[in-house]
Amino acid sequence: MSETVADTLVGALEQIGVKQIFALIGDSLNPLADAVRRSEIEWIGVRHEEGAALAAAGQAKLTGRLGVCAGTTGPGSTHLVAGLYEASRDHAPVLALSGDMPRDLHGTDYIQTTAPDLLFRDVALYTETISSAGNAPAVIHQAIAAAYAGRGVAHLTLPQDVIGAKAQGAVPSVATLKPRPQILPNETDIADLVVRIDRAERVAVMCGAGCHAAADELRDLSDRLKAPLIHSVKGKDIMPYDDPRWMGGIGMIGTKPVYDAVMRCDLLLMLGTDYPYANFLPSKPVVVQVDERAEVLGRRAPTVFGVLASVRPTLHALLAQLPSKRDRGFFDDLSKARHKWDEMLDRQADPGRSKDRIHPQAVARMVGDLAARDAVFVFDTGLNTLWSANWIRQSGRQRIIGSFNNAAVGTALGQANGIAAIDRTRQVIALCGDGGFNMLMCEFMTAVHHKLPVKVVIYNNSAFGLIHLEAESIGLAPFEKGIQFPNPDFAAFARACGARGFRADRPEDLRGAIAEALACDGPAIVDAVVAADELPNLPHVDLGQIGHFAQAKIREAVLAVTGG
Ligand SMILES: Cc1ncc(C[n+]2csc(CCOP(=O)(O)OP(=O)(O)O)c2C)c(N)n1
Repeated sequence: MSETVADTLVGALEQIGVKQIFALIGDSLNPLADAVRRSEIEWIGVRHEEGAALAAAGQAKLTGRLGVCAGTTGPGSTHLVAGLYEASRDHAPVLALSGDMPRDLHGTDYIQTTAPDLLFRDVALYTETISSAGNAPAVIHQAIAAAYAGRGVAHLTLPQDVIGAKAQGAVPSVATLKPRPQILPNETDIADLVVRIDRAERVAVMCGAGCHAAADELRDLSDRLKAPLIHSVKGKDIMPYDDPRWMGGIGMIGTKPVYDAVMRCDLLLMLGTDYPYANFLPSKPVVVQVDERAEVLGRRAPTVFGVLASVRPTLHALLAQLPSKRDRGFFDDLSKARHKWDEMLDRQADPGRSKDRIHPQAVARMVGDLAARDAVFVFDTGLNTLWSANWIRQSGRQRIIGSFNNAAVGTALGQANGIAAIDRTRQVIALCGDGGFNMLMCEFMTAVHHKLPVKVVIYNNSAFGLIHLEAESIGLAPFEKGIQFPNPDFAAFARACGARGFRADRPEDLRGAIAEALACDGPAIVDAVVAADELPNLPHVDLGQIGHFAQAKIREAVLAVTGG
């Protein structure tokens, strides 16, 4: 059989090191699937196309390398779109392939018609139809180049007749298709930075995702300046929880002592972070920012100086020149306050805190402490994000992935599947709310089918917990129909899928359920039934909201008494 355009595409993906394609097969994707079948690439058939996009995004977020997903004509493509926002919002390179009907049916309102280039326009940096065998090599090259260059989604539409047609040449210049290199700082910027830092008395260093692989330099910087290191949630995994310099997060995923320190410092060095919540950042002009993305410099807080460069080479250059500071007062104050905060977190996470109820903090703490030291945690969105992110004590080698920019519910399991496929021997744990798990629970079957040993921990509160809290904070009466829901028995569901399932209803069940799930081979679910009325710590609470919250609590009590 002669080579098809699909072979051209698959050949290029093989050459750049793509190991899997996550997809749901169908009509126009058949030639693609056939080419994959004959290649070294693994076809991972999902149960819902959103799961394919999430898996590709999870891989790309963890590795910075191209993730690939595919959905077929019309509805197969529309399902793909939602999951692709994970890659676009978190700046991860993904190639999305969507099938399309043969070209001679275009414009005839044929079954499953969509306008794919319009459909993917918002989520993709580049979207194009492979319109002929002749233009395929150049367009495939351009798409992959765009995904790497812009660190986002590139999309190709594959009309059925074109993708199955005889190939006309291979993709050119494959050697150029690779992740962006680091950007070096220029000398004048470093000199300026050195002066500013030297002049400041209380320096705090805020670390975001751009600080990955710079842990050693951050330690040196902190020691040299006696400066506390704080982090956004995307930077949490960079250093071990118990490193004395790693003081904690900011905002709702963070601590009051860190918030206070940020407000007290006279220089906040923001490194590789585009932390969006301006109300947790200083309003006085004390920010100096380093980032390799020009567009993020200065956009969240009053910034007096910006350096367009990657964090690691900037720290190297800085450390070659930066004088030491002697005064440890600022660091020590925060350190003391941090220990007190930690004691509070420990008390809240104590599984023996209540006899008959499991507190969600205990679930997060237990999972974090029992996980493999190099595990990957994938957080879902909701109250559960706060439990996972505030109570897991990361090892420094563990990684944390989430939907931190897209903030989408139902995204953890799909991303976990993609990450597990990279290395089936590495422990991958998806931590989900019950609402989030319900959304895409079919993807658990993808894990079983493709032997992806993902462990799912469900904080089961029979509610969209965060929405309940949101409604209360604006003074709304509880809307049970909208917020609460019944759940299936998730442990029984796991077993029905051919996997292991564990349920913890009572505090004494928790440790065993989590330990057994983590130790078993293959995918597993822990259904942890947690207290639904647990409140997160609010490091920086708006007093007005406390008022609303109190009103809502009173209204709830009245309704309970009157049976309303
Ligand atoms: C796809 C999507 N739909 C809706 C929302 C709005 N939303 C934010 S948090 C949340 C509740 C999530 O509930 P659950 O998964 O049970 O987690 P919990 O808050 O109870 O921990 C919802 C519906 C969203 N962010 N994403």
